Amino acid sequence: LASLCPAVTDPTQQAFVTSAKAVLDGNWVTSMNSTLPSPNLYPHQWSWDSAFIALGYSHYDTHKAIAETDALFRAQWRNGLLPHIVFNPNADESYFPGPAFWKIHTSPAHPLNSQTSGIVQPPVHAIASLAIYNNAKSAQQKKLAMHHLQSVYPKLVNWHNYLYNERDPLKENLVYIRHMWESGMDNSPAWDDALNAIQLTPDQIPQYTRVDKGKVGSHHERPNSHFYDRAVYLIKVFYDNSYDEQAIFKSSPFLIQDVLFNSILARAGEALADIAHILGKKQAAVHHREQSAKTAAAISSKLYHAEDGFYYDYDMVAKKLIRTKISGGLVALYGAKVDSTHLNSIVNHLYDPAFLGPDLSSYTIPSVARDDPGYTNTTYWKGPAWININYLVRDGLLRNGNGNEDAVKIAKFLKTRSMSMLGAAGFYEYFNPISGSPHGGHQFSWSAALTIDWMC
Ligand code: 2M8
Repeated sequence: LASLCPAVTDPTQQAFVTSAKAVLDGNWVTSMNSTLPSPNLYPHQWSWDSAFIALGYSHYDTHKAIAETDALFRAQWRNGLLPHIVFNPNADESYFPGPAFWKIHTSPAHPLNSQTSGIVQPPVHAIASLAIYNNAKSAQQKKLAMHHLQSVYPKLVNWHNYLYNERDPLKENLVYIRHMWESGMDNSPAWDDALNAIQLTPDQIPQYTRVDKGKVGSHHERPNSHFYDRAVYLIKVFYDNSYDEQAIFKSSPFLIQDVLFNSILARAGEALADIAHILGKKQAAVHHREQSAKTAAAISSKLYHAEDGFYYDYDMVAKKLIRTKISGGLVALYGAKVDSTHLNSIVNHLYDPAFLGPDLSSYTIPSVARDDPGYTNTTYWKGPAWININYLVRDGLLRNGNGNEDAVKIAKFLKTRSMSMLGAAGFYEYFNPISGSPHGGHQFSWSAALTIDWMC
């Protein structure tokens, strides 16, 4: 175990990083070899949470970072699908939808030794595995990390191949999500039209009982039943089609090419290329880099709306861009390498009062523009600020912001503000973007893990 964050010497900052580590320690479940997103709300392993968590561990505990990643990939489906939840067999009843609801045995590709969901989440994993290697300090840690790259590389390739082969039927280099939970931004207003278009009679909705509502400050902070009815209905569409992607593509009423998901995929493709390079697989590295560049280019061509100067999701069922400004659109910068016009338009949006305001006076980035009719201060992905979004947008601004003083200034602001907000409020799940007040689950792992990644 490396000493935690040798670069941080200020005692107050050291205490802050130590408290972030305590959150991860508290959420570690030895029997699963993985970390819960939050002890009160999420009793299983979540896919993109795990990748963010591994980024945090990579700075001081290579072993745990690898264990976390391995636990997730042990549950990978035989067709490459990396499930969004790996269920903890000791916590069956405490989360809905639990393992039985997904009926994953209807798929010939389901994993044999794990209970999982049947959907995915944004593919941050190659980025985390590369960080495990890059952040390993001692010779012994580097050796462990090298073994990790060797063993995880083919699994990462299967994961990305699954996305490109199964989720991009029109060969546009953009993959689709087929459930709101796949976006990671569950009840974003961006899905409202698509969800309202799903007309259901009561007998079409599988019977279900939620268990989340009593676990947060106010149940209004969680998604409503209109959302959950459609969330469970879509799961039925999947198992009724035996999780066959071609059949799902033909019959699913929810198919969306999401900016955040594809942007992370593009960036993860670069990480995969770097991993292949480290492993001496030169040809493969070239292939991964080309694939990543194609996705990045497709984001900028198909998902950018020139008049609005914003990146939007594309609804493949309604066949149109969803012109709702969500913070996921700003994450385009994380994966795509954008030209100065596109960068300036994103910087202008960040300076708009609907996001941060001209003097960066808003507390932090709302998940939905504040002038959107679907915006609220405290309801989950309908307005509140999230640390992972601040993290991804900041990184995207720095990556594209060469020579653009405003981009660098906003990037700096996002880190300072995120750290002061977490310092004042604690490692919560999400925050009121105007006041910084904390909401949702407490001791939230990715808020802690990304703090460690930022500080160390
Ligand atoms: C939230 O999503 C889950 C469903 O996957 C839920 O609402 O029950 C989202 O914030 C998602 O991005 C996150 O991965 C998950 C666990 O933190 O919680």
